[in-house]
Amino acid sequence: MSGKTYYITTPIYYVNDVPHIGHAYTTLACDVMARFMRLDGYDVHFLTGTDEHGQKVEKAAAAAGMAPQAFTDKVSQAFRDLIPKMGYSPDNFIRTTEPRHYRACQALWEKLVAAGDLYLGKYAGWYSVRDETYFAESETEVGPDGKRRAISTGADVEWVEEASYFFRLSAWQDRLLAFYEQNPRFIAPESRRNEVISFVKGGLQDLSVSRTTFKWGVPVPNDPAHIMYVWLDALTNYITETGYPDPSAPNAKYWPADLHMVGKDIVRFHAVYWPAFLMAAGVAPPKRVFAHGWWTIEGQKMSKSLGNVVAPAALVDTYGLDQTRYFLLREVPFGNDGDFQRRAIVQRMDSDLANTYGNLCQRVLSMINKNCAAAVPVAGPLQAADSALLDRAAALLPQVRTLIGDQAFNEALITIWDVIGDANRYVDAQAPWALGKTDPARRDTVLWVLAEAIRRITLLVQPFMPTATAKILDQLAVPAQARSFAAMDTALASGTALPAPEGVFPRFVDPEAPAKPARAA
Ligand code: ME8
Repeated sequence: MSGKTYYITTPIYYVNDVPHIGHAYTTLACDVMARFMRLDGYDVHFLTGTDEHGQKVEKAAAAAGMAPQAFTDKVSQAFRDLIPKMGYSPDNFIRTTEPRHYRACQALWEKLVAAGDLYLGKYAGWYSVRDETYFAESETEVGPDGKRRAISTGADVEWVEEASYFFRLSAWQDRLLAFYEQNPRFIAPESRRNEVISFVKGGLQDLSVSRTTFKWGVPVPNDPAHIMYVWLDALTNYITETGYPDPSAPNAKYWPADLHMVGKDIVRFHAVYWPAFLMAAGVAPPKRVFAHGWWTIEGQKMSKSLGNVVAPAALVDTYGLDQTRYFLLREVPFGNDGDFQRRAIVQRMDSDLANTYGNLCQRVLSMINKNCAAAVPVAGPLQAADSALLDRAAALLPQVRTLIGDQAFNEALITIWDVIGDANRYVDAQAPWALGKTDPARRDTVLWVLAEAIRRITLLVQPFMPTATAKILDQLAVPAQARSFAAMDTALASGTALPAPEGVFPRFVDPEAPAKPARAA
């Protein structure tokens, strides 16, 4: 393993409810990053987990008639069950109720006290339990139901008045702005970066970081009447995992994190509060925060009351694992909002997967099976069209590496599919089935070129569709140790025996569609 580390995190999800497609999306994006970086030779650490404290979770537990710990054990399991279902490959799953996390939170707190960045005061203001966020009065309005709510999120707010520790966030404005300036890649996409910078330029208030009116959280050291604000607790999970405060912990080498992946709703916590807490405690801030957009469902906001919440497991059951993964990252430019439509997923399954990529693999592999004694064909001298296709396939790795580095997942897929399109056009133009009669050696060369292009393409598709690509690479007899990008230039060896080909991307068959009427005679 090389010394290059890559630490990537998902948000830790609240256990007030079971996972939906939005949660699955964030973790999927991280999974693709993690798999790509592993294949590219990095020592990757990929962390996900659950955020188990706070008033929102406490209330959800009470509503379920359960003790908070028993409730969080149950709901947290639903997030762990999603890991095999969605094909995620995390290195660890963290829970904020673990003792190691209490230690890290309390150590961070003590550092903030020692730095003079915490003071005791009194909070009087609005609080949204759903968002676990404080709001200034100007950020709220009275809704049609007469209740006060947060303008940005629509969540009800309640008046809170209690003793509280404050973090001197107001003192960090200039240092945060300087940090953004010196680290132009810290917040992405650009629109979010601009949003954060203008928020910070607008002036920062000190932040209430402890609560005294409920109990479900990490106690403040030396003042256990206070429990830590759930966001200070939650953000700390990222360094709990690296063994904080122990600099010689085995995972310490992973800090600072290379990427915190988050939804656009929580960018402020990650890009403003978190680097301020860390800098105040003398810990390096993370390198990058990417805030992706939100999914709506068939044009509507996803909500329990509308009954349109999409469960990721149901998608996998209906459309398939690789198909679901492909669709979510192909359909929408990463960073933008997207609308989930069943029609669109079926369309992508049929056109991009079955008809384009699947068809390429299927026809090439079955021609090889039939005509080349089920072995990698022998390549003769290459013609210009052969080299053109191989060159385009070889150019993909650096192109895709750059796009993945920018989290431009859909562009990466478009770039790869352009070459799949070229390969399909090359099959049509070369017509290897016809060459069989006139020039079998040339036919074999054409089939070798195609198999080699499929190998390069498939190596790159692995992070997105791990199951289907493993089958395709098996059909090309690519050994397990030759599937990383270090082996990108190790061409298929002529004469290697190949197993019988089978299709990996079926067209979508709607189980509810009426049977087709028999054709009239
Ligand atoms: O915010 N579309 O947890 P959470 C896309 N515990 N993504 C969505 C989405 C949608 N419709 N809905 C949710 C929390 N998400 C905190 C995080 S981190 C230290 C603490 C995704 O359970 C998106 O990534 O409310 C969002 O940021 C996350 O789920 C919020 O999950």
